Amino acid sequence: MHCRLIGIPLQDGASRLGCEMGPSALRVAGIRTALEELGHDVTDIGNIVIDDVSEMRHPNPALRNLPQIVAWTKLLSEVAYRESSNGMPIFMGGDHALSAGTVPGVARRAAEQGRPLFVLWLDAHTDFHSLDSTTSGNLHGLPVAYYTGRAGFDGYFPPLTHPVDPAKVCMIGIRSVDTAEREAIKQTGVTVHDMRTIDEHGVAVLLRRFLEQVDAANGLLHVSLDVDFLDPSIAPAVGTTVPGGATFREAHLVMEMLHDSGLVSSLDLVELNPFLDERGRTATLLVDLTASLMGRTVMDRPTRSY
Ligand code: DIR
Ligand code: MN
Ligand code: MN
Ligand code: MN
Repeated sequence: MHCRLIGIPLQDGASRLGCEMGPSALRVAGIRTALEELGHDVTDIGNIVIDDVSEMRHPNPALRNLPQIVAWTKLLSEVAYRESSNGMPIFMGGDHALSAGTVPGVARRAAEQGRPLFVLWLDAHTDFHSLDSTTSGNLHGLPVAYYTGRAGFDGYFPPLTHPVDPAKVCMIGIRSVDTAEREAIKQTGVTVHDMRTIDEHGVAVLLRRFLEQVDAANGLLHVSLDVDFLDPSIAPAVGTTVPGGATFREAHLVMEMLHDSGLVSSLDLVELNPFLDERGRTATLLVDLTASLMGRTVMDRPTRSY
């Protein structure tokens, strides 16, 4: 497989500074070599940056860095469309606001290929605020609402040409949902597997059900991995840790099953804040999880064993 690494030093969507160092930390932790050792050929296109940011006013006074995030969204949807033309783009963030660009970009590519896009959202949070409902004002809390076509982004964010069908979005790992998000997401067809559901059924059962749905529809699958999906005890380098996250083995199992499915066409690695890390251990874990997603195994297994 041809992998394309895209560095996105975006931190304006998060409350704490440091995510701009995420792409560097993933490179230092050896993401390129890990992929090459699995037999993939890798192109690292380097980091992309926004240039012009236009003035913008919104009635919600809490919003932080709106013009910057709008500029990133425009740029990233173009970059994601371009970089998904051949091989597998790996978007190295940067905070989760970047998915407001990467998901619409790969959705446009999928539409062109006549295939529906599905999204697996691995996160402690649903990231389903609108520009009006967010009280923190941190725009990494909004991308799912935007790319599924929730109202209230018009006139600020770029018009959505290829919204993702909410029924094709599956969230796993959820354990922190604001009241306004809870009400809004209930109205949609988004599948939300919170940690209790994982405890009761096991993550494999839930993921398998979703993968079967993607496979049956001949879909493409975008995976968006927020560091806070993981338990803070194994992944401390994120500004918004929430206790009770995915364990080391649960996370690897998810990645291994994703690999076996053969369905994943693009990946976001987001919210890594190396300033909060302990000697690179979270960056290293993200590289190892990416390797599992791209085919690293303990023992050989029959294919399609998800
Ligand atoms: C909270 C936290 N729901 C907010 N969100 C995120 O600020 O909107 N934290 N995405 O990572
Ligand atoms: Mn997130
Ligand atoms: Mn999160
Ligand atoms: Mn976040």
